[in-house]
Amino acid sequence: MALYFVTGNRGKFREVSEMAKKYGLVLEQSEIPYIEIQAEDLKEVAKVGVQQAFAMLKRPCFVEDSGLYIHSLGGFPGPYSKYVYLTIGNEGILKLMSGFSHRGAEFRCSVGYCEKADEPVVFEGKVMGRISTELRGSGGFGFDPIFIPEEGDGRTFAEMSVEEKNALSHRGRAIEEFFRWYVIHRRERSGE
Ligand code: ITT
Repeated sequence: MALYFVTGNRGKFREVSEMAKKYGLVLEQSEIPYIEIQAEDLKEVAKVGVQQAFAMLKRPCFVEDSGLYIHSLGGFPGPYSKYVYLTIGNEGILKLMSGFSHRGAEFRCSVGYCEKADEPVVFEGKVMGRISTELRGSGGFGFDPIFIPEEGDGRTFAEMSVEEKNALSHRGRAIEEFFRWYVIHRRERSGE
């Protein structure tokens, strides 16, 4: 049975589909318009979101919520990442950061999975890094051209292949945990 990833973001779907191959999972994208709550805690956003998505789709599904947290800006834009990306964008972030010598930042991600109306299961991932001083690269999406992961080689996420980004990213980490759990869970559920 297909597993549904409910997201309107093609970039996310591309990255997660690449990881699904390794686990022999077939993913379907659903763009069912569930309402994302505005909350400080990404875990809560994913949990409430997937419950709503499941109520509409009535199939096992997961959602994923991410945010960029810039340390010298007190964690901004965090839960407001989408709004900030759509309004001031990467150029705006670079302007906000001019004059800051400390450019540390992190991406956080929460994945919520639901297959019954009870409590969803949530997985989390994060990656530490810094904000670049200029836009670099044409891959990825969103804030990728301005985010340099700490464990990388100095390239931004937008300068990496999907596989390279997945190996280091917040989403890659949360999804890896989710898929590992899901494969075992599915086997137990079907009594294999
Ligand atoms: P959904 O339909 O899955 O909710 P979305 O685009 O609304 O997709 P989020 O709210 O989770 O995604 O993401 C908040 C913002 O952070 C959004 O503008 C994304 O472009 C950006 N973002 C999320 N993950 C990212 C990543 O891996 N690299 C760069 N930017 C990212």
